[in-house]
Amino acid sequence: MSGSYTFTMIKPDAVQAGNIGGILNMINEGGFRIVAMKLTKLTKRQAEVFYEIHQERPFYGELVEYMTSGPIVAAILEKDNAVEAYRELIGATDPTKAAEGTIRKKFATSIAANAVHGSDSDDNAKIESDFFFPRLERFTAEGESCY
Ligand code: IDP
Ligand code: MG
Repeated sequence: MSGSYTFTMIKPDAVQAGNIGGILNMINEGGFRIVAMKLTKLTKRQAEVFYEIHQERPFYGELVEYMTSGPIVAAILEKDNAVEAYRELIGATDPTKAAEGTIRKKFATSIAANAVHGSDSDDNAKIESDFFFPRLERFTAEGESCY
């Protein structure tokens, strides 16, 4: 059965362009609940570890440089079948291939600067959420911490 959580980042290009509000609005309209959220900036080491899975890809260096170029918003989102539902909401990696009505279609400027991250599996959603948020920074629907 698919899980209820996914992890997202609003990437430096989208934060810089003033699109935090527009993207969060699409997340809310998409029926996702925000479990945890913060504005932060990745160090080189943190970005390298987060994207370790891509270290053999030709764009790894560029990706790490881009992801450390400014602040990002990190968040854990809750919805039934969250990983798949959120991948659908964000659209294809390459914004020229992203469907109408998706976050990347609206806000991404290139395949690298593509506005948002979304986990690609339940396992990675857990790994990525744990990378950014301790339990005490996660909240239930009733507003209790330590989710
Ligand atoms: P995803 O974000 O849609 O899951 P991945 O293949 O996991 O896409 O790639 C991670 C991130 O690496 C992308 O979101 C994008 O920022 C960057 N990226 C992917 N492919 C390229 C590329 O061909 N050139 C430059 N950057 C890329
Ligand atoms: Mg990915």
